Amino acid sequence: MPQYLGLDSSTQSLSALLIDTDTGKVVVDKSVNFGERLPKYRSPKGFLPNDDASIKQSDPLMWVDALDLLLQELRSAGVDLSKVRGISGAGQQHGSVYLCRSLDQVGDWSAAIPLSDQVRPLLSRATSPIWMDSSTSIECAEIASAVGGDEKVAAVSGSRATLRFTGPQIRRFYKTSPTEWQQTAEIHLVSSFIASVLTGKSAPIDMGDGAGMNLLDLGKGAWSQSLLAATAPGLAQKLKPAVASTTVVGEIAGYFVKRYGFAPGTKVVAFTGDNPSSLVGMGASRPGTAVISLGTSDTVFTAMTAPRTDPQGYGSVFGNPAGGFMSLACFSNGSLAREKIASQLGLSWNDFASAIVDKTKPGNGGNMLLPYFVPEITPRVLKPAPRWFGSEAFVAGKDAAAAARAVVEAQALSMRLHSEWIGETMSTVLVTGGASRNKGILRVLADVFQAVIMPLAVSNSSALGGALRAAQAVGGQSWDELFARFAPPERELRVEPIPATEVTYREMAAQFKQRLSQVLSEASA
Ligand code: XUL
Repeated sequence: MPQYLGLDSSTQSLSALLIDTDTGKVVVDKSVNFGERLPKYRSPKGFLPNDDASIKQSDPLMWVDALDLLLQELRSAGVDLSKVRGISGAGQQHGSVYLCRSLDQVGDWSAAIPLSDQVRPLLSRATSPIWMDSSTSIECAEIASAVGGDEKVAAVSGSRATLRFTGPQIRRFYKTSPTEWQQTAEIHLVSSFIASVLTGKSAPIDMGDGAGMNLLDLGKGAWSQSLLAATAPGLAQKLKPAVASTTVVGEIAGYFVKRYGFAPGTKVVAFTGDNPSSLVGMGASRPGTAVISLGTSDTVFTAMTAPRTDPQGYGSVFGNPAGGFMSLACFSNGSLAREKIASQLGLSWNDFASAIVDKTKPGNGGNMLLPYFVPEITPRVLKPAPRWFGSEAFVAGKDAAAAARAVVEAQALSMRLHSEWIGETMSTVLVTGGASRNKGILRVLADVFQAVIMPLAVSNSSALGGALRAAQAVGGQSWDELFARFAPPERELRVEPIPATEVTYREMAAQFKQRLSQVLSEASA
């Protein structure tokens, strides 16, 4: 009964998913929500409130406390962690953690003291900028101009200099906090930070997540000297060489053996970004299957054999943990926008689905929303400003059913428009994430994409991806075998497109595009 543990440190929660490769079963799937369970961090949605909407930061100690809490809960629930042979996992992408000492110099954690108390003195920066941050316009321009333009940055790193990416965030930190920058010995992504905490050693960044930094030369699989130099002086010394995602980066620290009963010697495989991990967890790590992930951010991604960049500059290329690359388009107004509409209009999650399926029709009677409640990544909308078009009741926020359909239609239309550059025909799309069981959302996606939509049996594909990667790297299991056993789509829940809606959504997509460009040009005027 070899078991493999996958962890996913996402924006709003930490999840653990344990698989048994003998029985082919998920043994446990559990999450700790930061806002609910760790209120002392004052981060109801996983990040600290800030008057400046462009600044989004989290306390990295919250992620560490969540790890202790979750493992404690697994233990109390009777999960025997000594059976775990290997651990891997994922973190929200782009977020960074700054340490004043390399963990390689720290030695094992003391089992008598909570982890966060031991990590606190190691931080050279109290907060971590996360993927939702959009405060780095100046730094992006500076990096691009230092290396010869945005096209050059994209050709080397797979993405133009991008607001949320770690390089521009590092540059901003170096410029605004020079003393703390000097004190920084090591920089981690959320993914490599969690792996480091687990091993008690400095875990390297993997190629999958490392590609989301605007620092990695994708062709060479190594940090780009020119991007490092354009980002901040001395940066090269603060990063370990990036490694393949299948690398065993260490063994579990004694702290976890003593506190939670892991077997000494349990292997830890490099952690990666949540989207690359989901690609594996969805069994979609070979080109040909598109994935939509509905989480705090909505993302659309597919595996690809060679990197291809988005001419509009919004999309990104990351490393595929199973080899090769993946394309990704990311939308920050994902579940936050859906939740905003549901809570403002008093709709339960079931009401939300039935509003779409039973009470409204494709095209929404002409009502349309541009759903930018928080700054948007794709397309770039820096000042949150939802726009309502349509009937008086709808525009006045009094038509709850139309509002529910409007937010989902807008999200799906935007995904469709902004994933065209990926160049894959999306005849079947796999869907994952918290909202992937909502029938209303699946219906709209099927009609807007004119594709068969299938959710995965396990909705937490990122944590599952971690468990599968551990089983592949430590247990020597083949990807095919693992995908067949653990990542089958829920065929009974598949939603077929209604062909008659094709015209409706083609016309609606054109209108959406037009309204969007008007709003974008007003914003840049
Ligand atoms: C991807 C991105 C988000 C985060 C959220 O580029 O920024 O999807 O990974 O978890």
